[in-house]
Amino acid sequence: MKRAFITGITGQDGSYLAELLLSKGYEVHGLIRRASTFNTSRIDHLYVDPHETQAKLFLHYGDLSDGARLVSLLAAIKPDEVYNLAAQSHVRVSFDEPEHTGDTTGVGSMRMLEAVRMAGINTRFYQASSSEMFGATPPPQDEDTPFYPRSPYGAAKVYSYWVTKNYREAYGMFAVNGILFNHESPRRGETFVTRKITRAAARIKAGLQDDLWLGNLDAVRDWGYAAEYVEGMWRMLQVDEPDDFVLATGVGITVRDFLEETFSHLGLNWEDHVKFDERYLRPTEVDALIGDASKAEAKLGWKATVDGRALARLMADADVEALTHEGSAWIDKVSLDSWTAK
Ligand code: NDP
Ligand code: GDR
Repeated sequence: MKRAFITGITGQDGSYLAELLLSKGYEVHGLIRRASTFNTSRIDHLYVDPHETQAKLFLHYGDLSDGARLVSLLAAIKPDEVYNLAAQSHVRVSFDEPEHTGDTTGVGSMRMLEAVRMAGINTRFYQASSSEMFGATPPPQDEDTPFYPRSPYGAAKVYSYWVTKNYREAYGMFAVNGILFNHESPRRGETFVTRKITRAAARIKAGLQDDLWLGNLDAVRDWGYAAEYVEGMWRMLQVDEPDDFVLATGVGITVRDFLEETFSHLGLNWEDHVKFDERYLRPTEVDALIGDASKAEAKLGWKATVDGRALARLMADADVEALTHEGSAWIDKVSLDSWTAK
């Protein structure tokens, strides 16, 4: 049985990747941060009490800022594959918290690589690199496109990209960069623009809110479906030689297009509800990202099938559906503590 270690397992991608690897028969270990509230809602459905013999998912407290903990965890778990997905992943927030973003999204990756090296384990390493590294370089972008990051987040990811490549060259480590363009899903964090839009549209349709405050509607993004992208991550670690790959749909649409598709799908007119708030602008914006994933198609046999407009409809439907379950989700959450005899 293969063993994988995932940082960022509580995030959107981590949850889909854990699901995929469990379905392939892996034993999956995930790094989670201690929080004062539960932060495992995306993976709760995968969790089995570790005392049960069928348990294949194990969670460990830790943080990318704590290098010693990463070394001891990796030395104990000895995974065959490591997926480094943890990061402060919000571009706008990286302007508010540049130092923290540099420490986790940038230096955190180096701590992971160094932990693999110090633990002396033979493992394959995946680094979650990003199309944000291309920043101001115009589309289409592929593996040979020069980087020009436009945020502390983008700059931190460029550092992580190069340090991953360096550990590959310096120590012969099987370390790869997956340069992923935006990918979304019903599990997308609520402050990223796609989910913000689909969640608000569902609530507007249900009469729960009237307005949606947004920033720049002109940005072009190549939005794909996260559930498909984690398959690409896994494939990158199954090839004979370590290499870097772009994953993208090749189709770019604007934020305005995504809005239009979502609202019209739910029988609404976005112009009746959307308002502008300059707080959502970035000091420097990335105007257009459209990826060319032909290398992944040729060498990994990977191709996206869901583009931005299809995604808007899929996510809008999921958010409409989620509203009908809010009550039971709440009950599930409180049941553990409230209804256990003390
Ligand atoms: P999310 O923001 O949904 O998840 C981020 C994860 O990182 C969460 O599990 C979070 O934990 C964890 N995390 C954050 N800081 C730390 C830390 N200091 N130590 C340990 N864990 C930490 O991101 P996505 O799932 O969308 O993205 C996964 C990765 O891929 C990220 O690195 C992101 O930058 C990158 N990426 C994402 C793209 C996308 O479109 N989704 C595109 C390209 C790259 P917690 O739940 O406790 O907050
Ligand atoms: P991005 O995603 O910055 O591309 O990073 P986000 O959804 O935050 O923004 C996309 C575009 O929408 C514009 N926008 C808004 N964005 C947000 N979040 N909120 C708003 O109200 C709003 N209004 C307009 C933004 O200006 C931007 O142009 C994502 C993250 O997942 C990164 O971790 C990942 O590396 C990249 O995708 C690829």
